Amino acid sequence: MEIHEIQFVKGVVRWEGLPDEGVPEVAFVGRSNVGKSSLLNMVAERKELARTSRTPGKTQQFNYYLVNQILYFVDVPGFGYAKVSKKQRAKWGRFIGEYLTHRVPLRVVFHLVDCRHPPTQLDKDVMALMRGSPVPYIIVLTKADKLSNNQRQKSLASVQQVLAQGAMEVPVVFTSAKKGTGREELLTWIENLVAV
Ligand SMILES: Nc1nc2c(ncn2[C@@H]2O[C@H](COP(=O)(O)OP(=O)(O)O)[C@@H](O)[C@H]2O)c(=O)[nH]1
Ligand SMILES: [Mg+2]
Repeated sequence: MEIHEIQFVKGVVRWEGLPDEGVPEVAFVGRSNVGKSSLLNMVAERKELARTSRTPGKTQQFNYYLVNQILYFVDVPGFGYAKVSKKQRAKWGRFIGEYLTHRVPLRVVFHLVDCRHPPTQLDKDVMALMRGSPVPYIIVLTKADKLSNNQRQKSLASVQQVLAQGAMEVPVVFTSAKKGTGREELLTWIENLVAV
C-alpha cells in the first residue's frame, strides 16, 4: 500500500464526535510521548502532518487523518505524566476502552509501547481489553533506534512475557520514526487487514 494523500480531519473528545461509520479505521494507541505522532509522520512520509512534542500529555483528543480518501488513521492518546485529576483519567480511560471494544469501523489496533521500558499499567490495560476482542491487534515497539540488537531482543522478551501471562499471541513490530524502520511492515498489515 502507498499513501498518496493524507490529511488531518478532526479531533474527537467524546463518542458523539466520532465520524460516520462508513470509513474503516486503523487505530494507533499508546501513552503520550510513546511516539504516536512521530510514527504517523514516518508512515505517511510527511514531516509535520502530526505534531510531535517533547512535552507529554498535551493532545488529549483522538486525531483523525483521512488516508487516500478511503480510510482513517486514528491517533488515540492515553495519559502520560500530565497533571489531570483521577476522575478525568478514569473518564478518558473509559472512552478509549469503549472505542477499542465497540467501534464498528475499527479494523486493526496498533498498540505502541516504548521499547526501552517494560509495558506500563496502561499498556497492560490495553492488552487486557484486546484479549477478548475480535479486532486484529498488533504491538508496535517504538524508538527501536535507541536500543542495540541485543537490547531489542530483551525488550521483545519482556513484552512477550506479559502477553504469555494472558495466553495471548500477538504480532510485534519494531519501529523507528527516526530511521523509517518498520514502515513497510506496518503498511502491509494495514493493506491486508483493511483490504485496500
Ligand atoms: N530516537 C527516537 N525518538 C523518537 C522516536 N519516535 C518518537 N521519538 C521522540 O519521542 C518524543 C515523543 O514523540 P511523539 O511522536 O510526540 O509522541 P506522542 O506523544 O505519542 O505523539 C519526541 O521527542 C520524538 O522526537 C523514534 O523512533 N526514535
Ligand atoms: Mg502526539
